[in-house]
Amino acid sequence: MTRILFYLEDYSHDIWREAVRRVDPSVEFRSHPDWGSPDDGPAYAFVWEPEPGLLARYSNIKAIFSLGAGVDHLTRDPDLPKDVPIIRMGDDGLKEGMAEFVTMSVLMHQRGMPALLAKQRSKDWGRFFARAAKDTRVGILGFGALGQVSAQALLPFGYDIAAWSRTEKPEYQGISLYHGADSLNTFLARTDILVGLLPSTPETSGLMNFDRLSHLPEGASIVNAGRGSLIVLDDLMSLLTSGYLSGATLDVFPEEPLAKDHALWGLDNVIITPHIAAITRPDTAAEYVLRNIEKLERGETAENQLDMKRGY
Ligand code: NDP
Ligand code: OXD
Repeated sequence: MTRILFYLEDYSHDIWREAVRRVDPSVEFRSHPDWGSPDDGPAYAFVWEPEPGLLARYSNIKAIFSLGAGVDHLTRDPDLPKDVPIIRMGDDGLKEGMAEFVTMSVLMHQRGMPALLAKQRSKDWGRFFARAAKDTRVGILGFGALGQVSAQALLPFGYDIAAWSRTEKPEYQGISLYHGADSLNTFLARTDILVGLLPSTPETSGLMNFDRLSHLPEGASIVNAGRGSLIVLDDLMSLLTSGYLSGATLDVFPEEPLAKDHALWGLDNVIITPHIAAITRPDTAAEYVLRNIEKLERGETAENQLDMKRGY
């Protein structure tokens, strides 16, 4: 019998238990803190932000499923069980959510929505006209599962899309592809709306600093829905307040929640969302986890298995 040890703070575990049981009623779903004895039989952990050391208490964990696509909430744990596969979320619900968020945000910046909202607050009827989608260059940082579905969602609007990844990619639906650190500045220089969909790794942390951000053309805007560690916030803020960058939509931050006294809250050209770009949905996630448990039980590699060396 499959046993799942589930951990998620502040949300109903019943919804998750029901979703898992709808896919396979025979699953034994144990929800923290009632996981039972660490010496009980083998189990699969399915967790989000477990406190450091928690998973190490269980000697019986066969694999760890992350409730999100990111795994920084797991790898920060110095006592994370070694030699246990870690599987990142990659269900359709997450992809649909991110495609929606990126489309909404890119459209908002292309159409000048931050400036229009500021005008509304000061009852200013002054009109301005946005540049057409076909004349707007979108650049997606990170061309993995979420970068690709976001690009696909944007294509029908006619945007001129480019994407940047670590490794070279084959031709993809007319999108201009860049890879590796050497091509980053060229990619940035052709980007009017930059979309961050990178994982947090030592290579990506602090990558978008003043120098890199300054390679974007004047008037560019930023959407960050990957991880907050990507952007040096003080550098972004000085480029936003000087008017070099026209706006930003930020869903993720180096420290979450963003401190109440943080100056970003007060910037008119910034839209702040509380890390909700793509939320893992119980129905699609339960199907994904159980499908991958079956793969592991057959001795196969799971989808989206974490490569510790790459960090994602
Ligand atoms: P994937 O692993 O599928 O894709 C990651 C992409 O980033 C790949 O294209 C990879 O390159 C690229 N990349 C990684 N490191 C580098 C680097 N050093 N230089 C250049 N490119 C790099 O991940 P997902 O698309 O599934 O998810 C991306 C991130 O989105 C997650 O890690 C998570 O942090 C975040 N996320 C945020 C959510 C939110 O609600 N805000 C929700 C879900 C995810 P290559 O293709 O060459 O390997
Ligand atoms: C994720 C997230 O990693 O929601 O999936 O941030």
